[in-house]
Amino acid sequence: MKIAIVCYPTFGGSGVVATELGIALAGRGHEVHFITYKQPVRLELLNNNIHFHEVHVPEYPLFHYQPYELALSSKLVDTVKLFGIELLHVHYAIPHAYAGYMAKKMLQEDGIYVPMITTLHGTDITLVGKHPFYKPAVTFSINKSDVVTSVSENLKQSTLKIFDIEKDIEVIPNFIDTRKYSTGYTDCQRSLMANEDERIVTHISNFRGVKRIPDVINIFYRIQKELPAKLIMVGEGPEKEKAEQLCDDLNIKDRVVFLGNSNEIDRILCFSDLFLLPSKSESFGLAALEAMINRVAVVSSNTGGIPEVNIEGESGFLADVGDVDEMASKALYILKDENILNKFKANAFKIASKFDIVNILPLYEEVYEKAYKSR
Ligand code: GMT
Repeated sequence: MKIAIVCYPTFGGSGVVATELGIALAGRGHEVHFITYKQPVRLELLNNNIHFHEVHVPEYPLFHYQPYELALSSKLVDTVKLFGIELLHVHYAIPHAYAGYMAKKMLQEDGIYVPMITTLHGTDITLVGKHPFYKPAVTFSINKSDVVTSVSENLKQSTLKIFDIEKDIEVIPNFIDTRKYSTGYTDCQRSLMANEDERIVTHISNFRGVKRIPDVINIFYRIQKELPAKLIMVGEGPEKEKAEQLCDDLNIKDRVVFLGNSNEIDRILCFSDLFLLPSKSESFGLAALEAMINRVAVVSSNTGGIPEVNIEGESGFLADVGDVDEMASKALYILKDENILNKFKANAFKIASKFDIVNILPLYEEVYEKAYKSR
């Protein structure tokens, strides 16, 4: 099929899922067109089956807010016409589902019918979308999608609770390409980061309030009091400076490395022992899944869709949001004993393997077919 994928091009959840999905679809022979305001960070190779179309928003001083939705829906209309696109798949409801629906209606005026699949990712529902200022438009665009998918059962239930939804929501979990990891990372340079006797704890996120970055630091603070350890913090975002300050205040600056954004998280995860994800809310926790496939145990909060990914007592442990003592004690249980650690690492890999893209991709292809046939 000829598929247009609309997503955020930035680091982090929904954009990464959309990009990896598009690349995998192209590998299966579909023609994939990414439409967004910048080339997605994980989209390196463009070829016959992978195209990128940039949405430009001309600045005009009259506008306090530049109308991105308008530019996006126009770009969608043009691209559909030019390339004979058969299906729109929009990731993250705001504003993509809204712009997608407008494009669909404009195309109908010319006798072109293109179905739209909307994938809900998390904050588009739980944080941003439910705000009264957005809620009517988000409800409308979800209900007007031809197929709606959500990345976890928990997110589906939250969506049904928060919005007045008339459509079925199909759960298609996020995925990972296990072929990249089946033999482990061959170029893993652990010695660059820590001494032999140190455990390596990692956190990767967009450093927003929802990730509870101070909890990450406070959990690590308790860990390093009991055993030699390093904390690697990967990502950029509004909470980063405060986190650096907190490390200074707690006198652990020399044990914490802030690496900024990285396109090579596997290079970091390959030598990590434990991943911390104490988020306030998390519809899925893709970062935890990426850690697990790299054989990293996970200690997380038990919120949202995380329990569907991090399995209590197997790949790691879960605790109530904010319970840093419990998370630290569970982390120490895993880290203190080499045998226990290795057991959790192996389990993490095994559980993550169930989310292999080979199992998930056909589910998307099925909904595409369903939407296409219902035109
Ligand atoms: O984690 C973020 O804040 C980024 C956000 C996004 O939409 O890009 O991530 C959401 O989507 C990811 C991919 O489906 C999920 O793995 C994350 O759990 C989800 N984030 C939240 O729900 C906070």
